[in-house]
Amino acid sequence: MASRICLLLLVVFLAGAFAGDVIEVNKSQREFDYFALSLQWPGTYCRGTRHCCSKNACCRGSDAPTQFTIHGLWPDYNDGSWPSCCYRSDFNEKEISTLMDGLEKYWPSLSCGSPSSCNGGKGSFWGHEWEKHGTCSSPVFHDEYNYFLTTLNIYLKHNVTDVLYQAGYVASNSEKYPLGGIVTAIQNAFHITPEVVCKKDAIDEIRICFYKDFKPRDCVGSKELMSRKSCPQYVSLPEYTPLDGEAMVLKMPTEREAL
Ligand code: U2P
Repeated sequence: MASRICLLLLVVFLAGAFAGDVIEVNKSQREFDYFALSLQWPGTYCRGTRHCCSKNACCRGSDAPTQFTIHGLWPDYNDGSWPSCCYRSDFNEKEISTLMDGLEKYWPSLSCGSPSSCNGGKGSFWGHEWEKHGTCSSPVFHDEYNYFLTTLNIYLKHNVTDVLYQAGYVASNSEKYPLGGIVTAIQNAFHITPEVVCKKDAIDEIRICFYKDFKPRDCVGSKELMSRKSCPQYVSLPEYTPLDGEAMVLKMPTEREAL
């Protein structure tokens, strides 16, 4: 009798422990609510460039990007938080080798640093974005190729640089533009409110958001626009003057420094 009770208690204990695990796993990898396509303004990012290396697009001289480039496609929650590093998937650049031209052009790294991967190592910008965000984009994406391909496609379909250009907001080191005007230009083009992130008064990033079927929707952070949390009322879109060839060579770290 006693052994039967023990067995019963063991079964109840294991069932409880197992159920607890399942709840925990589901909780930490709860399905996301929407996507944020985060775009970075190279003029703001690149002016912080202190030294050059081949992978840094700020170092491409006159070919340095002059349009918003992709930072990432991020699965987000409606409460303002987001999941990250959802499962172990070591980035394999070979899987996206056919997308390289587009990635180099529209989704380049703007720094020489190697961001950390989910398992603590150091890797490429793309590897970081895939491991941290791409792995949390299920059930929409299950593999690198579709994640990067779709991100490139929605970026090309929503040309924020052109929308701002058409409204008269162009790169300048002297002009300041009303934040409200920039937001309105994007609202008129895509019928949604973006999130705008600034570094002091310079636009650093613009995020446009999408439902899981890629129909545009408001970003959760767009509400913060009203409280002017990140950006002042007048903002700039700095022009980036690339380091000239000679300066670049002088500032290029030795191989030892780069390691
Ligand atoms: O905003 C600072 C960094 O936080 C991460 N972030 C921000 C907003 C969001 O919706 N999701 C998100 O992940 C970004 O981290 P990263 O991808 O660069 O590692 C962002 O740079």
